[in-house]
Amino acid sequence: PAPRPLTATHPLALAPVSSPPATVDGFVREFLVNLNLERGVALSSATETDKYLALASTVRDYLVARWLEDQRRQRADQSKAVCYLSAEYLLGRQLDNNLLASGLTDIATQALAACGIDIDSMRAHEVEPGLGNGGLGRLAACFIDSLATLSVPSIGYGIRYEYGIFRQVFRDGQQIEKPDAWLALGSPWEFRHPEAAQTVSFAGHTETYDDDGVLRSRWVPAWSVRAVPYNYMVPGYQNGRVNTLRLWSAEATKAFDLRTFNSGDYVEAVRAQTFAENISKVLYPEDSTPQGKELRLQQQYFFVAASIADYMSKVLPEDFDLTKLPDRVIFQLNDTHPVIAVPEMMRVLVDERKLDWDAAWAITQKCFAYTCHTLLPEALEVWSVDLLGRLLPRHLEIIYRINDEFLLAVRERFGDDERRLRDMSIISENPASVRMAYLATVAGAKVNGVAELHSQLLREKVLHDFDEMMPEKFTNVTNGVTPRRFMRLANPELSELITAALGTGWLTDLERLRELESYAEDADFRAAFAGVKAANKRRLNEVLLARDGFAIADDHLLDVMVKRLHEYKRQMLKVLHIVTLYERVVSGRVAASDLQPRTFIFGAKAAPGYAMAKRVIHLINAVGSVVNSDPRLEGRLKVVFPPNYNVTLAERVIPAADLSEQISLAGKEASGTGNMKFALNGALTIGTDDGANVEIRELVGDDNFFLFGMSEPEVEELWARGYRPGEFAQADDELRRALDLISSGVFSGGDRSTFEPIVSNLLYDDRFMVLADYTSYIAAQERVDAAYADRDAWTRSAILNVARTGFFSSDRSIRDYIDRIWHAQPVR
Ligand code: GPV
Repeated sequence: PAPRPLTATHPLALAPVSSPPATVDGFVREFLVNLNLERGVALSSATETDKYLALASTVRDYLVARWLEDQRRQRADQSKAVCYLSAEYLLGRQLDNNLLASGLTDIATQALAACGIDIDSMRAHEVEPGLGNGGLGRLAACFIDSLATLSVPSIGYGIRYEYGIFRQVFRDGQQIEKPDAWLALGSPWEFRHPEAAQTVSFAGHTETYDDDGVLRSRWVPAWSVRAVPYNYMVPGYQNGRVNTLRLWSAEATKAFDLRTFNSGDYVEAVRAQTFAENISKVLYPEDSTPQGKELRLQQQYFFVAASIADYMSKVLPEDFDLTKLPDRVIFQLNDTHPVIAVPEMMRVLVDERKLDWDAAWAITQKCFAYTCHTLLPEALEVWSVDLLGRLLPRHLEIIYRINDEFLLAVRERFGDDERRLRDMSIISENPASVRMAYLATVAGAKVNGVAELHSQLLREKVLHDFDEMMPEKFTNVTNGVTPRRFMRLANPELSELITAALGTGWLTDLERLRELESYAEDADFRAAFAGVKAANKRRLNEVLLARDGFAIADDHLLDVMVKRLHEYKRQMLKVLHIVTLYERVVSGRVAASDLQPRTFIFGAKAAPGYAMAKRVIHLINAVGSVVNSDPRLEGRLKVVFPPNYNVTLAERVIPAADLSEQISLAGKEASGTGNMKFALNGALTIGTDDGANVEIRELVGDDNFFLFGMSEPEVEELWARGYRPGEFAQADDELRRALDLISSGVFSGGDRSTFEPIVSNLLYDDRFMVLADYTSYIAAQERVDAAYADRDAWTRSAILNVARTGFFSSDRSIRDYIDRIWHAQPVR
């Protein structure tokens, strides 16, 4: 008899999988099946890579059933979903997180041991997907974790870059960028879905046509590419929920191929394919300073158009009444990178779905919300009208119409106030360009900043006119970080100590850390806490020794500054501190034996085209090699700069830190999220009143935070008075000595020209007022040394930092987004 066809009503099609048994034996069996059937190898001959890939597949197998069920429900349910649109997701390694979320860590550990495999070697084998630059991309990764943990129906949409953030190596102390071939091992966490591909078009022209008596516009594009989705599972923390992260990869369209092949131009066809694939080839490595490059605009439109098409055709039910769209979905715009989604939605609604303009605009305005992550003018994206019109002619027309109607409303409200009209226009002149932040503000239902101070300054400065016109749009959601990755996984010993004190439950209810306050008064608890810190320093040394061949001394205060290299973040202030300590000793003014032993750790990548940032990296390495080898310091100061700071390294460095450096010029760091990770892991902060530092200090208290520097109003006042950095150098003898020492060439083998541009920039320009805050910074560092001398009191402060910063869980951020912006509800 002929075999029965597997139809949609077949029992297996209805209930496609069940999870393997959650037992050690069940895990072993599944692992071996994957090793044998997927990798085609026997355990005895399997390589590390084979074992890692089979292990990843095994963990995946346990999550798939829940995932399929959640996808089915998302289509069937009426509940509102969140589509998070982000050009970056800085995910970090997946294995450990997925084991933790699925509750399989112990079972997997034992199962692998039974196969003769140390699971730590599997953890170490994974290459992290670095599909982001820094804070913004890591925030997106924390948010999708919290969305899943809170059971919010949501999809993360982004780009599957073939090359993520570059791998940094140092040659002679200078940064060299190497390609990040993160896919080389294979990519066991993703599912490619060619059948769900979308076509994304570019360029060409627009035309109007008569559609049964209605005059309509349409876009006649010149070329298109295929957007192929790769789905990743995003498991909630031990709650059975599995959300989706859908990353798009660009491929050549079939039609394009065929046409060119038929014309006989084989070489041209292959070239066209490469051209298409270029779109998702590489992540732009600029953090907070976008370059207006055509490929970048292509990337942005590529992923946004694919995501909207995917949502409208695959996630929404057929025949959905589009006027109800705002009840079903909110698209959250992670900075301006995805803002081209606004005219794209209008194009889909007006040109394709044939809604009239006003109806479409009413829908669009309720379906988008915009998060701004900066105040720096150079970080606000603008696209030249010329480029945008060439690449997306229909979108430019739509933007013009949005702007025309918006300016009419401004005129209606404020009269012929030309200043206001010029300053609020989405299109700016000379050169004609589109201000994406303004477009997002006009279109979005809500606009949020990422910390209290930032949101306030956004309203007062960058978007002041908009705030006057529509104050109800503006709100704040202070950033947060996921405690699963940055406490439970990164700091297992602290997590155990907390669980021993508080019981379980705090990982998903981080305010419960408050209960640790009373333990800060308990000497045994303090000793245990200090023991955890010491153990974390040893854990850090394991990786430093393995990857870089050096280790840190365990009696040193560990002083850490890890973040992108940017002038506004002021790594130079930290360098001046180190040089000052060094100069005090070599000039004989301070005995080495009087120094508090300290190790300074830096981690920072510079954008490849950012010359000043790269020079600072060179200087840090140069200062390090002199300081580290000068016997006059008696080993009391060490500067270490492990290359290629990434999420994986952050997970080791942060739990080991004693002191967290958050020293940006007040008013420049929108929030910071590293600052939260350090506090939650029991480091004390030395910081300015900037970004979320303000909220950290309010929560932990002045006694447990080293504040220094000008406040934001003081910065403004100094600018207005006229800032002359040279005067600050004149006024502080030690500052002058430190600058002179750098100029003298002692850190550059006698060559005075190497670091001269840094020193003259500080003396004659100093946009970020390093010299103005130097004296206050050095004084604060002296308070740090004094405080660290009483180690037990320090530990008490560290415990209070942990106890009082539960607010910074990204679960709380997501709840704020739900309450203030999305009005979506967790399901179940
Ligand atoms: I705009 N941020 C970033 O990482 N990249 C960017 O291009 C821009 C902002 C950062 C901010 O600098 C941080 O202060 C903030 O904590 C982070 O975004 C997340 O909001």
